[in-house]
Amino acid sequence: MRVFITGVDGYLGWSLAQYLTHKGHEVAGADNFLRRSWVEEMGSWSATPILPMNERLEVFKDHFGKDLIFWNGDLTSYDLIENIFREFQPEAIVHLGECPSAPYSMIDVKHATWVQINNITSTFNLLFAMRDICPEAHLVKLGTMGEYGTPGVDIPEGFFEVEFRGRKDRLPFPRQAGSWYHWSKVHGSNNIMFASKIWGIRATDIMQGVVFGTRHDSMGDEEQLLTRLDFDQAFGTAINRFCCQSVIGHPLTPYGKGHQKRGFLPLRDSMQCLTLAIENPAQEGEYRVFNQFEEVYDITDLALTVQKVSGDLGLDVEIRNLMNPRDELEEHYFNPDHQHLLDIGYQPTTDIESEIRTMIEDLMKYRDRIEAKKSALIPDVFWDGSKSKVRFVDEVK
Ligand code: USQ
Repeated sequence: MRVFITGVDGYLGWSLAQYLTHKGHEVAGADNFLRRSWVEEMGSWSATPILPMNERLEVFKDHFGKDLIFWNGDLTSYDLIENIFREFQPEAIVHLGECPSAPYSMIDVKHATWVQINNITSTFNLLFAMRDICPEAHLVKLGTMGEYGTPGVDIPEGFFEVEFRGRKDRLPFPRQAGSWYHWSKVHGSNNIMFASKIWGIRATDIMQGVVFGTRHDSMGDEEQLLTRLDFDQAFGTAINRFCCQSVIGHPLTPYGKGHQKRGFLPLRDSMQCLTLAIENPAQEGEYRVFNQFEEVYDITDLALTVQKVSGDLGLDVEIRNLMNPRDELEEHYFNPDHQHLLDIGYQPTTDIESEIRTMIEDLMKYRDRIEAKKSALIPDVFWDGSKSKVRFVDEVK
């Protein structure tokens, strides 16, 4: 299948290009390297070393024996997408090319506005170009479990049956996102749902949980094929940050009470699930929603798991809660469904201890890179707009 990936230089995009090529698909991608600049703006860099794109493409070709067709450009330019679609005629479009960070979107009005305009515009451009150039193609859009927020009831996959004043309907489950970034994803989802309805677009909206890990199943041991791995406050996600903290002996940092619950999944599972969605496309006019995660975990339980695995590897690390810079529930109910991907063949990686061990072993080679940017580990972006370094809970008492 001809698959076009937006954000192909990113954490998921670079991995997915390899995974799909290895499976025999013809892959093209676009990127304008914003992720590299955002992380630099946060005073950090990828823990794993990342080559410039021209060199990445050469290593890719040497390893897989196939080109990754690449466009350097901005997805908010409709002309770019129109040209790519006319030339490549994609059968599937995987949209990973958005700003993925809640904290980044909460910095100030400039960042909030930029994240929303960027994310909503790129999706719009893809939808209009699909309508006009490749209406049979299937859009696989990366949404987020964070669109639902943390309601006190079970969360279905996108839609639920409602009975109200004696009448019944199947309606979208209410969204209660927790950051301007997460709201940008909600707005994108609404726009896709409407485009499917009026233009017959085939779409799968992936409500993905928090991804972690350095490995997927098609990269072998080629260091230069490693994907990026961020650990700063904005682009580093919880388990990835904990593992980076562990390898330099920095305390692991659950925020606040530390009992936030989220759906998590290893990078290799994210690749498996995205591929299943691509290879089992939605029907014409169908807008379907997949909740994509392996299991729900409590942040403190994850920190304890990272601490245990670190201990097994000879790394002695403490857990020290930070004051929570976010406005979020720190102890709550969270019970989302996740059946649709299992129904089409998802085989979850359930041994997360082993996944974390592999990640820590990989990251130990890059201890100096993490150490060099360790000040990026402590957040200073608060949801109320204030800006100062967050303190440890035990310093405040
Ligand atoms: N957290 C800590 N300590 C840390 C880092 C995070 O306690 O050092 C907590 C956060 O407060 C939050 C939870 O861990 O409660 C998850 O935070 P995160 O930074 O790992 O993930 P999040 O901001 O939710 O965003 C990430 C990705 C985003 C994706 C989302 C899926 O950056 O692109 O949409 O995960 S989900 O969380 O399911 O919405």
